[in-house]
Amino acid sequence: MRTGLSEKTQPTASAIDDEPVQLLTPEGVRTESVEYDTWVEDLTGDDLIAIYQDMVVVRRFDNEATALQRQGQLGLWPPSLGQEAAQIGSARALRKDDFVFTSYREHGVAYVRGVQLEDMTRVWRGTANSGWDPFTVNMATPAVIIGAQTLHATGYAMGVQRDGADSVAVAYFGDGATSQGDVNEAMIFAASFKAPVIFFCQNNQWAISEPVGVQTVRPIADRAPGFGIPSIRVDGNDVLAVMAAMRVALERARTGGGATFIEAVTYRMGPHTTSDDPSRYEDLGEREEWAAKDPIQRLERYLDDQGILTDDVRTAVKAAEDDAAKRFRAACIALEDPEPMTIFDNVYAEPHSGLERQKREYAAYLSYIEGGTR
Ligand SMILES: Cc1ncc(C[n+]2csc(CCOP(=O)(O)OP(=O)(O)O)c2C)c(N)n1
Ligand SMILES: [Mg+2]
Repeated sequence: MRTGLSEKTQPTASAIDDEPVQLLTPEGVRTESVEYDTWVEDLTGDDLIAIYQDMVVVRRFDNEATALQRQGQLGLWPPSLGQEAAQIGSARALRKDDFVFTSYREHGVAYVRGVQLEDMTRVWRGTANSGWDPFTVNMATPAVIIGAQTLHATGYAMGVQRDGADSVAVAYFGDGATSQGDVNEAMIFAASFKAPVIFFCQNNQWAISEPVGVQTVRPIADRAPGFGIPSIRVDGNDVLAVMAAMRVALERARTGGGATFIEAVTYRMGPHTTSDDPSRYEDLGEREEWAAKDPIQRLERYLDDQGILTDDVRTAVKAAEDDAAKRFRAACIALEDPEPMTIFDNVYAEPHSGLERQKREYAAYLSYIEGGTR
């Protein structure tokens, strides 16, 4: 019994509209939005097919990667299953000269940026410390330290600003990351310096086994305005809405309006990584509810309804996904084990006594196991 508390009604906190922006319902019906329709009105049937194909291809090679891990060919894989619309819709809105900083699950973003499938596999197979040259695709390699990349993106954006360019930095991170100090510090800098950066949060409802409810009691998008950053809460399984939101944010950043925070509300339809067993903590009913909001299925329904998804298109998309899966598998299996001692290369630019000691110890260990005797 709570006694001694005032009976007066507490004022509710002022908040953004909780209802995410949506342009396509889960049934694939196009809804009207006075604010956002104009941001995607230029998309042609061919554009929509290309977006659809990207989503299908990414889902396919992502599933292939999970299979490769189960077969012992990859050490680990963090699936992006279910998050294709959030990733493809946002990445396809970018220009080549924008720069992207992601965490580890953004295979769809990497694909759209032009990262080669082979380069996506090497870190997860454990054959290299890093997958690709960030400057060929304007995308940094994945950051596993939760939230750290939001600082990198903000710093990069402040550099762009000083160069007088109109390119934009984008930080991708998860719902769990929003509880990290780094993300909050990044937002303070971004707001104070009006940096051309976009904070793109994929709220997939989970941070490993922690549900989003323990990260925040308000919608995540509601936090950013407290830092002075406008935010948009968007249906992350609606590729059109995501693209529209991203275009709004890009335009603001390019024209001196500073940062935007986008919360893409989606769902992680697989385990956190292949090392995780979500059946220990996840409510299967909830997963089923989200399966009905699948991002690929809803676009497919819309395209079908529009008469765009012809048999020829279906055949071409199927061929593209089969090809991607085949190439992904072949590229992964073809990666050779590196010489063990190369693990020490590129750690420091200059000699380092601590590293030299570790190198000597590891060399001794290798000769011990190779010799088979002590
Ligand atoms: C600084 C830091 N703390 C903890 C971890 C361990 N960790 C790895 S993934 C993860 C959950 C992240 O959840 P979220 O930000 O929602 O991203 P998601 O995995 O759902 O894409 C945690 C806590 C880490 N990698 N880095
Ligand atoms: Mg998450």
